[in-house]
Amino acid sequence: MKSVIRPYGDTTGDGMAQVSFTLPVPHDKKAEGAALQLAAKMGLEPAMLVHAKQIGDGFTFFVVYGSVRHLVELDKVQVVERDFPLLGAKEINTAIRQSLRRKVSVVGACIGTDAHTVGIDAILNVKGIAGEKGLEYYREFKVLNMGAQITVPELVAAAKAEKADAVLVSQVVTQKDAHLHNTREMSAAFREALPAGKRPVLIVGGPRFDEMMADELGVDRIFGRGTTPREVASYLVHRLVGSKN
Ligand code: B12
Repeated sequence: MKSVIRPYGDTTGDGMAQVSFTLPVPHDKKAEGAALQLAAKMGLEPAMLVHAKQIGDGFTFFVVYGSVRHLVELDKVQVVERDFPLLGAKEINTAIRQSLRRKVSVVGACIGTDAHTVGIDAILNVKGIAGEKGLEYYREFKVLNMGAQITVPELVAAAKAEKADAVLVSQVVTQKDAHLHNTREMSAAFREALPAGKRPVLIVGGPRFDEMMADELGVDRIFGRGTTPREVASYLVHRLVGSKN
């Protein structure tokens, strides 16, 4: 594989990229010129305006398409690779039963004002996602899904009451970095409420997290877009059982 790459639109390596944004101006000729000026300043040159639509009073949404000169150095790309084996349901249940001899207690919620429960439900509820069942389906997991708009103190109290081995938090709304602030508040609250050896494994998930930020946010792991329940269950086995084997 090449180690230096460029985006591709019409012909390989032509650098074509498409970008969308909204400007706080009504839709007219000048607004379109402003969008092209911004595109040029962002390095899309030459750029074409492919879509412009007024969205409410005094705001216009744009899509621009143009060539960038920037290169991607694949050798310098850093991502969080899966560093644990992906197990089947039977292996997961057996590993927990044999090593812990009790069920793994999991407490999950959407915290803060976030009401986007579809993601955490996909991971925890029996119905699951993409043909995979959620954690409730596994015999050896005991799951409490608290639902939407749970406060951090409510979450900490539930985790203590349930003697949670793991706390799973979903954050979908990223406006004003709410997902980052809420996660930091949550991890700090657990550090304050419980001594190191007694703290549950802290996991956050959502489509717009940077998986590299786990340490910075004070959590053990971040799961992003397209996560499946089996990945989360396998990670929990790796964390809670792996060290005992
Ligand atoms: C459905 C939806 C809603 C529903 C939510 C219903 C519900 N019960 O969840 C309703 C209508 C209530 C809603 C409301 C709002 N929404 Co909305 N909503 C969406 C929408 C269309 C889909 C989200 C979804 O369900 N995805 C499907 C799930 C399965 O995917 P997922 O969440 O990414 O989860 C996966 C992974 O991320 C991961 N994961 C997620 N969480 C966790 C947690 C753990 C522990 C783990 C391991 C993994 C994990 O695993 C999941 C499975 O793979 C998105 C747009 C979009 N297409 O994404 C907007 C979107 C999220 N909403 C948005 C907004 C702005 C709002 C509102 C503020 C709108 C308003 N002005 O009122 C309100 C806020 C309500 C609130 N208080 O939170 C914005 C957020 C923008 C931003 N930058 O933050 C989006 C992106 C739409 C947009 N483009 O503007 N919304």
